[in-house]
Amino acid sequence: MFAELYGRRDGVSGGKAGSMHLSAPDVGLMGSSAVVASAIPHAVGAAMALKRRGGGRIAVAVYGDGATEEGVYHESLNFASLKKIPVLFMCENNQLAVHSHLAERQSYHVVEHASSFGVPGRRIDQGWDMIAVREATEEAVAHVRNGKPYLLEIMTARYKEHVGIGEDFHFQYRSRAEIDAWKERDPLIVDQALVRELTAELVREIDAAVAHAEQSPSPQRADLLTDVL
Ligand SMILES: Cc1ncc(C[n+]2csc(CCOP(=O)(O)OP(=O)(O)O)c2C)c(N)n1
Ligand SMILES: [Mg+2]
Repeated sequence: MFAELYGRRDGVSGGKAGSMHLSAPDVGLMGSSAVVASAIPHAVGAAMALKRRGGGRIAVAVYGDGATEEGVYHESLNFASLKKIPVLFMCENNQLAVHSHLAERQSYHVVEHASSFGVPGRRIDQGWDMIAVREATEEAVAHVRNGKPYLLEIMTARYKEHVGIGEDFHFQYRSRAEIDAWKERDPLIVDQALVRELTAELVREIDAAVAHAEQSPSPQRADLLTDVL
């Protein structure tokens, strides 16, 4: 993945897809896209293929609250429900789409809306609680393995600006207080002992990935048309 971020030949897409279009089918990542909501029907299609092949595998569509406003999301819910497709819809709801707060954008509730298509679901308010998210996900996966779609809405928060490492509270589309309330419960901030325990190993892993990326060659002119249909 790091080599892909660097645009190098050892990247998962040979350095030609970049950060916005990561994919690694060999480890189950079918694809990601900068076009909001566009990977949702892809997940439904992948799940349909998995169902036809048999073997009990499922697909997971991961998207934001903003993606639920795209028409293709509604089509995906309907089709998955109608055809009993083993797909888990997983909405990470940070209540933001760039600079627009949820209250300015949506007249529906995600779980309630999905249920009108016959897709059952559950909202996890404690998105900061990784154990709660894991348990809910295991239950959801078990439901999907039984042959029907399911939806998990996981409440979460974005600390920084939409793109970049800075903060943008001066735009006033959200308050610092609501973000501080999340930080007070964030295990990566609160559980410093755990963070200390994990840091050395993670830093080693990331340094190795970055070093691998930096020594990887750039794609050449001759690579331009490879992997292109
Ligand atoms: C079809 C489309 N419309 C608009 C954009 C511009 N855009 C990029 S991210 C984004 C907001 C997405 O919000 P959400 O789905 O909630 O994801 P989040 O960034 O909050 O995780 C928008 C509108 C886009 N990339 N694709
Ligand atoms: Mg969002």
